[in-house]
Amino acid sequence: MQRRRFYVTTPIYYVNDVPHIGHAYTTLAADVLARFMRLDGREVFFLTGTDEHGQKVEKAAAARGMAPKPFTDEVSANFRALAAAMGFSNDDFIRTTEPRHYRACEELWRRIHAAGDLYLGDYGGWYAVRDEAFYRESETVVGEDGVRRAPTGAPVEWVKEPSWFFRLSAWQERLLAFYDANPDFIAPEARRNEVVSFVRSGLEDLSVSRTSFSWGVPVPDSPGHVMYVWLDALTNYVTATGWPDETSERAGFWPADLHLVGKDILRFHAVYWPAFLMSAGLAPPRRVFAHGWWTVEGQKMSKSLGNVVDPFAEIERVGLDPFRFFLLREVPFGADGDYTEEGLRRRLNVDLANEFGNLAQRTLGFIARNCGGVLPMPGELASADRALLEAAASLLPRMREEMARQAFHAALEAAWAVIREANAYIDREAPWALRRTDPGRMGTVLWTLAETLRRLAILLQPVMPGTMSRLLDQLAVTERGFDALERPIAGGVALPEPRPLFRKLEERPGKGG
Ligand code: ME8
Repeated sequence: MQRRRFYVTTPIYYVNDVPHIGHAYTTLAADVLARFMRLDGREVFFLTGTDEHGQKVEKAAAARGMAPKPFTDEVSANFRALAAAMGFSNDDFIRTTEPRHYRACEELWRRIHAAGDLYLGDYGGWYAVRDEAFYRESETVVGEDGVRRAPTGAPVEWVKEPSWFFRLSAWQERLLAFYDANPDFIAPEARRNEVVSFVRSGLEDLSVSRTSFSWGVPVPDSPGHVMYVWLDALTNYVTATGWPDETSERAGFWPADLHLVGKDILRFHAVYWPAFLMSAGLAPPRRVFAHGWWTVEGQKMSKSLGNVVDPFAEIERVGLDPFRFFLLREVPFGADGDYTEEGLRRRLNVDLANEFGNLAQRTLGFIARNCGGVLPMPGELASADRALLEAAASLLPRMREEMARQAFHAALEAAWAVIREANAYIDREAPWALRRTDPGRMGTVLWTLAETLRRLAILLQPVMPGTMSRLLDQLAVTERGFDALERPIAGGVALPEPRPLFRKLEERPGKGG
């Protein structure tokens, strides 16, 4: 039987920037979903990569005194290095400068052209290189410094050049009908409403080629024109499925199940992209989720403020899995979040060390000290045992639901409710007292705790793969897919020497608080 497929993507990042926590965040969310779906038996394709064309990258290369291609070769590697450091399990890493991508862009262009949605004209208007986006004059504001800016704060410049246009205006009604027929296409809900009202307010045709520079995919049969970088970039999602080769191994992955993006680029994904695809006769993706924005200690992250959080340094400082956990637990996915030292310390020291770490340590340490390191066989289960085991068993369906709506924080909160219940259970059942009064009952309590830990560890692998693998080692559990949840842990098995799972985060030297 064909396993159900799951295709998840991240934005492809501009190579002009060094990777920061914002980039790590989106790809982490995709990684967790990809891992979750694989453990749940799905056939997964998880894609990330780099966006290497356009004026912004061309300028960044020039500023380094380099030609664009060697520049992008060099900086694209930073994003690969981030993926390795973050433990991302992406199945492919696409670069828009690859030949496979040129082929897909050219074919998409030809199909849109054949559909009658392209015409040649002259563009005159405002362009923000930083956003690689066109703005209406009415959207821009001239600041006190005399600089005209887009609503994003990016300076705009006047562009006048021959250009190909995409008949976006003709797609307004079809897009609205599409949103209507697919209520889950854009999430969260508030963002969906914003997109729908933007489209309702009227769409203008979109300039989709540039002639004043050359760092892009050449427009077929139209010398001097390179494709607008967003048309080029969005196409990466179909390129990676092998398109237009219908016989490619990955052809069956289109349409993508989920494009994960930041809220800054939702419009490109939820308006332009489905219009381009439908024009070319391709299915739109199934869903686009726009998450919120990270600030740092209440401030916008910026190079000039010098407060950009370097994920490599954070991994080094707090550990990879705690860092992954923090990013997804701290903020409801979809909302804006603030990266604070206090928040980090609370999540690491309370949620991880005190709650989860202690549960494991109390259980496994007790078995090591009092049971000769052998997990006891359970006796008959009492109702308290069954209640805890049922709470742990209800986690899989619950987490499936939360993952299906990308509510990572809620999936984790559900797991923590079980962790807290298990800590309360151990306090109530007091195995240290049972050791003398009722060793049989003590064994059942310890087995119940070990089985609860096993379930938690299996289910939390997507978020903390390394640490959960160590916990499963300590439980001597080898079967780790979600299908193994059904088969309880074996009693009578020798367990390895337990080791602490998490360490506390000390206060930063020189920082008060
Ligand atoms: O927009 N908080 O690339 P980009 C949360 N190349 N997420 C953040 C963030 C922050 N402070 N800063 C960045 C582009 N991100 C295009 C995409 S896709 C076909 C082309 C994340 O390098 C977030 O996912 O500017 C945002 O959408 C993305 O980085 C923008 O990355």
